[in-house]
Amino acid sequence: MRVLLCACLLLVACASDAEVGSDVSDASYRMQEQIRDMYAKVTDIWEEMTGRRAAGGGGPDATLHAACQVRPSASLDAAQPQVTGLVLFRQLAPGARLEAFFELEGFPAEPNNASRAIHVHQFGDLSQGCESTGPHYNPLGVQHPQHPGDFGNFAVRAGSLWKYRPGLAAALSGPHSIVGRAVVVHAGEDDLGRGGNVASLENGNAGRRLACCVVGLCGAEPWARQAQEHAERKKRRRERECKAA
Ligand SMILES: [Cu+2]
Ligand SMILES: [Zn+2]
Repeated sequence: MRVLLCACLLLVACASDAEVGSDVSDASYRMQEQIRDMYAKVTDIWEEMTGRRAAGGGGPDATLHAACQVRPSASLDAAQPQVTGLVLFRQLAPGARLEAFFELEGFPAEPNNASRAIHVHQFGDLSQGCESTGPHYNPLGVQHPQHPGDFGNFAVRAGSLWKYRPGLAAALSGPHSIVGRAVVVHAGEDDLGRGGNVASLENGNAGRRLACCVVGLCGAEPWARQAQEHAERKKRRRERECKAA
């Protein structure tokens, strides 16, 4: 594109030089008109390209954040665990892998370390509780657990779950963005497609939908707060381990 722009500028300059000291014929006048038109078109394209890049194509301001406030499914009866919490997402640039913080509580405090599945489901529709969020978000028509929002299993300790996960395949922008779709927390473990039945390749047989939320874009502050808390918790854990050793 730069080469084309330079070539046009050169042509305009040559045409202007040729004009000096001679009569301008109709033919050369038309040619100059065409060159001016071409120059204007190339400039428009160039400005559109550079403008689009400056508006969000990978610069330092391209980072996207999203938040999802998890609430118990409205279709659950009161006897079921009431899971609440927050899921935060960060994507440093379009096309980059997603990072997420998961902080949830309200699971039954089982003595053994249970695992719970978390996925992105197709619709951000909570009108019938988490049941109206549809199947797993599957823009490429592939099998579970290859869906972009198949976040896998999360260990629950003393009824709560707290985890940072990098390298996730989902996106906050582009044609396969998860913004406006739902994060669903399940009552069971994801069999990761190894269950040997049809449901396993659709949803991992992860069981009942306990809680869910709709992903929405947000500012950088919630992520910064969570990252700081994460660092402090890790430090406290290290100190506890050192004392115990
Ligand atoms: Cu699910
Ligand atoms: Zn899936």
